[in-house]
Amino acid sequence: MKRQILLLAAIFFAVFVIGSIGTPGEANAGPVKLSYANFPPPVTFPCVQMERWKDEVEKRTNGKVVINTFPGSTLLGPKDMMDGVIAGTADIGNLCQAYQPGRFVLSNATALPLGIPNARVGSMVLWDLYRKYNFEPFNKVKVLTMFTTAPSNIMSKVPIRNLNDIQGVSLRASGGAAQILKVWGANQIGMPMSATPEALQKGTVQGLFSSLEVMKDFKFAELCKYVTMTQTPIYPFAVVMNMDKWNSLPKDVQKVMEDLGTEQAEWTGTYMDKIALESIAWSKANQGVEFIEPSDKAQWDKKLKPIVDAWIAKKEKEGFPAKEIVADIRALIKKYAE
Ligand code: 3IO
Repeated sequence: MKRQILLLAAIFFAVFVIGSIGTPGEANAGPVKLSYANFPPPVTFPCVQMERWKDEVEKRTNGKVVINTFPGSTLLGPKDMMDGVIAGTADIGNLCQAYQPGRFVLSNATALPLGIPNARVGSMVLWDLYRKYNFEPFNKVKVLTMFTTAPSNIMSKVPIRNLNDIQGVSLRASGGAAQILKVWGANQIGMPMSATPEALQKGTVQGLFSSLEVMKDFKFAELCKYVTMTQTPIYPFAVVMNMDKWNSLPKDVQKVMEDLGTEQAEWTGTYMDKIALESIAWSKANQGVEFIEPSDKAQWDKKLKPIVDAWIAKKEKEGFPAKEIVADIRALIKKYAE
């Protein structure tokens, strides 16, 4: 028995250790190594989808590719993800497009209050839209996939039961969600999700406006005992790769990644919808969180009405095909919501 174990150990040593040293000067020795940067902590959905993508790529390329993941802004932070990938600081990066709405103008149209019902539909809509338009801000990178969060709701330390209650309350949001908070009368404060735990702890903000899985994943339910249900808008994300690195990959590896694009968008949307529901149940049962339907819902909706048309008018004036994009988003929502 002991001898068999020693023999096995010797074989493993020969195969993995000696095999990985390789011959000096030999080309193509060992797998292609890729770094993948992400900004929030490992338990959150952007990192869960990152690990899923890593596992699938490693499996489908039969060990030809090894991906090292860097969650929690250990390699690149939320706002330098795009430029860091372009510069090659990381080979791959996951970014929230809502953190730079002036940069990713047209893809952020998905964060208008257009009634995207869930993250699966949102993700398919955003990914289709990207493949149709190949938005210019992504021209310097290879886009691997895109997806969205579930629709946003207000999580707060104080109860917000009507429009009166939200006036002047400091709430954190970014991009399209930030614009919505403003028209409802909140004191909107912009910062990435990864900065929000500290802001809530310190009392810089009284709550946030985002998808509800964060109540559980960031333990926000321990501080925010109230959720006001608004069910709009989503936050759009993108996963991008350094273009030179992409071009250096073997064709069969590129194909594996190309084939994963749509699947990853749908997987992430479906996963997000599931954990958002789980988080609601957990917040109610374990944290005593109260879920509120605004008593004056029609008034909230009325305030949203001008946002889309105002955005179209402003962006058309700046030379963007904003009207066409919004029409496409509406049609794609219809297509995928069925
Ligand atoms: C988000 C970002 C990082 C980790 C979990 C998250 N859930 C929802 C978001 C959306 C977002 O980027 C934000 O800032 O609300």
